[in-house]
Amino acid sequence: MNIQLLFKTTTQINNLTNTLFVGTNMKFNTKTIHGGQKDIDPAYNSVMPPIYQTTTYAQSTPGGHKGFEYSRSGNPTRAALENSLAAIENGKFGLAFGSGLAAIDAVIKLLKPGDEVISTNDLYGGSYRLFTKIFEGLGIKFHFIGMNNANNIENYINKNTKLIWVETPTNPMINIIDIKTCAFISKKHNLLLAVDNTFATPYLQNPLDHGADIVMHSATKYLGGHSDVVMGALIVKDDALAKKLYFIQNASGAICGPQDAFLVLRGIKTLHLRMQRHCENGKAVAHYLQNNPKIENVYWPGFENHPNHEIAKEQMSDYGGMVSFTTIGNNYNEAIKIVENLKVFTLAESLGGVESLAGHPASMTHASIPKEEREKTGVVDSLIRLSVGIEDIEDLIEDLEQAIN
Ligand code: P1T
Repeated sequence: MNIQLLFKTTTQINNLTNTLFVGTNMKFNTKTIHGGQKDIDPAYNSVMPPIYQTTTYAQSTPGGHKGFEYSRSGNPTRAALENSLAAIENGKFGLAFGSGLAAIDAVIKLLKPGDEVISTNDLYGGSYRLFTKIFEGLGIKFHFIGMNNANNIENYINKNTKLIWVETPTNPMINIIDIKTCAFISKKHNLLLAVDNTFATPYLQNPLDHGADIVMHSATKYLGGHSDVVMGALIVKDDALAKKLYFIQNASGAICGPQDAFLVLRGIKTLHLRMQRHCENGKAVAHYLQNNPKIENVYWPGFENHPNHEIAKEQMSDYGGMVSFTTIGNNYNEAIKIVENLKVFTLAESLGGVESLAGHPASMTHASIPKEEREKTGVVDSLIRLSVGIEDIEDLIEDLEQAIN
């Protein structure tokens, strides 16, 4: 192996050893602020890590440096964020990427042509596009299946299967997948289990604690929390797996910049406060919609009649801020009118910021999934997805009321 890459891994592990004492025994709210952090600014004791806006680091002799040599391989601001990510997900190693899709791309690059992946059939349209339009062309086969009963996964396992890809809650149908059952199956068949934890965040669930091997985030969403950064993250516990992913991160180079690392690190410090309010407002919005006679279905895992409510209750500490719904009659134009009429909710792609957003998955986030495929999972023409923000709930309900009625 290339010496620089070996060194890179050693550096990461050394950094980690220095920081692991900060975070291991903390409770979650303390971890969001201090987890994985140490005094990284010996120069001035700044409380927040400086933004090390540098590509390279002076060496006294070849290899004579202070742990960082080139910012694709490692950057102190990014390392501070990566250690925070590891701490809040109860992992050992965090890796930050230029986007959520770049993080997923790194996971699939663990595979080789002929390998097979079993993925949930209800997932972010961009993940589906990456799998089918990029990696299927490179010889990796994907099975998109319903995972409401996670035991269904076993029906698709063969000698080529290497990875199970799970999103829970799913985007946009807010289905819940039983991570423990997935982990049981993946271990039984010696597979990797990766969980996209974007919708739940580590505030609500820690997939590694349930037996997952890899946690993935679109940090663009709740981790950043302010709709001002595009970023992705991976968190793992296993040293050998971390080494492979660090190799891919460095070799493929889809890293994030230090400014963005700083912003997400700052966002994480209020994750617990924001999530608490997202959950409260999400619950109120879900109940309002459920009682509105113009609404047909409301998808929110806190309802007792949600198909996997019991699993949500067990693996999540609350139900999150994402709510999807359909109108009676499943009329495309009516759904478009509703999202156009909203005033406090902004009609936009993305989710997880402090502000409330509304989206029309069939024509926006999930347009890359063929109509027959998306309708099988419930992404029908009248489906509207809400990312319920942290504004005053009365204003959000009033806005929905005027737009729907
Ligand atoms: O946009 P990016 O940071 O590359 O993350 C991709 C991604 C991955 N996983 C999930 C569950 C996601 O929701 C996303 C991005 N989603 C949107 C942009 C959206 O509006 O749904």
